[in-house]
Amino acid sequence: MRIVVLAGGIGGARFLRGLLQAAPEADVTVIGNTGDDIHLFGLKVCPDLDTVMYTLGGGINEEQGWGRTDESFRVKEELAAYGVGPEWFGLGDRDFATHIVRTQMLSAGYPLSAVTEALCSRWSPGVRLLPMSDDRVETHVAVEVDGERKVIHFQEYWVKLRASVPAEAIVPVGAEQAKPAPGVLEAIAAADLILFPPSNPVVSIGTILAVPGIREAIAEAGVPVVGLSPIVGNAPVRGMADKVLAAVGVEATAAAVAAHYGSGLLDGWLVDTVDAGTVGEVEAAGIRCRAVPLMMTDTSAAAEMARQALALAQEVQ
Ligand code: GDP
Ligand code: FO1
Ligand code: CA
Repeated sequence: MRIVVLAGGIGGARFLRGLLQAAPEADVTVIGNTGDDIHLFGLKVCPDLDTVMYTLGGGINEEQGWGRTDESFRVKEELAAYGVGPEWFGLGDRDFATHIVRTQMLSAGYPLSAVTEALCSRWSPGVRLLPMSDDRVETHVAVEVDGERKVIHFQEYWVKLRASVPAEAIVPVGAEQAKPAPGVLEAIAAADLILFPPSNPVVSIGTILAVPGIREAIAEAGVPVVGLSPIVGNAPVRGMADKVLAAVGVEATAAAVAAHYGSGLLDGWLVDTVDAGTVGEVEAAGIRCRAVPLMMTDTSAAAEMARQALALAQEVQ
């Protein structure tokens, strides 16, 4: 079975680990969000691609959910001693190596998709990991700080400000001109099933869908599209997804996120058992819905979620 998964960072990666356990024979292509990418110290950092690669490759810092295991921060300390920041973004020494290799290959002329494939040859993630686009897309957030309206990089909003100020708009800069990376549209067209893991609907999956051609290809693929809610009990399980949902006028509920994707895109939607009361509302919107446990407490819980998504896909086939 050929499965295409649109993924952000932590939510996407942990779900994928479960999916690979639940369906070890499946041929999985991951379309990763690159809107979170940032240039720091002259290096290109791709947090969501790296989170998927490290998680599936066994190199992730499990507690944190991002970055490398057994990490140290000597380089960051030395940079700080020169007064060179940003101090608010925790790039570790082992992680730095990934960004150095990536930047070196990009400077030599390789597209991000080829660079990602090269990095993955070390990690063997068990999936084909494709960036959504080889073109530069950067999510920016319009905020008002001390009465001044300004637009900042998504990482500054998320990591530095911890989404503590209201986001007035979320803009995937460059998305309109971006082309899907080689293999993305082909993988969607060849898929037997398309999954939206419990990733951020705005700044992860929303950004991927903002690349012209991807949303259309999914809608036209003619195969089940099944999603899992990242919102449980009217709150994000982790992170600040409610803040970016507010910016696009979507309530932080499992049903509102399903309606935001819409029945034109989604055939099936899984909500957590605590949200069982919203199943009727989702179904009334033309999306088949089931309530099952959606907390990825460990890989077997994530695998069970994947099995439920595969079962729902069978139903909507
Ligand atoms: P990010 O790029 O690291 O923010 O990761 P993603 O975009 O892939 O996923 C972030 C989303 O995952 C957040 O909105 C969380 O609410 C959601 N999430 C994280 N852990 C869980 C979980 O165990 N269950 C569910 N249902 N959602 C989760
Ligand atoms: N997230 C943080 O909250 N603080 C950090 O210092 C931080 C550093 C970092 C370094 C590399 C990387 O791949 C990811 C990193 N993240 C960090 C996570 C990441 O930037 C965000 O959680 C996601 O992009 C949000 O969607
Ligand atoms: Ca992310």
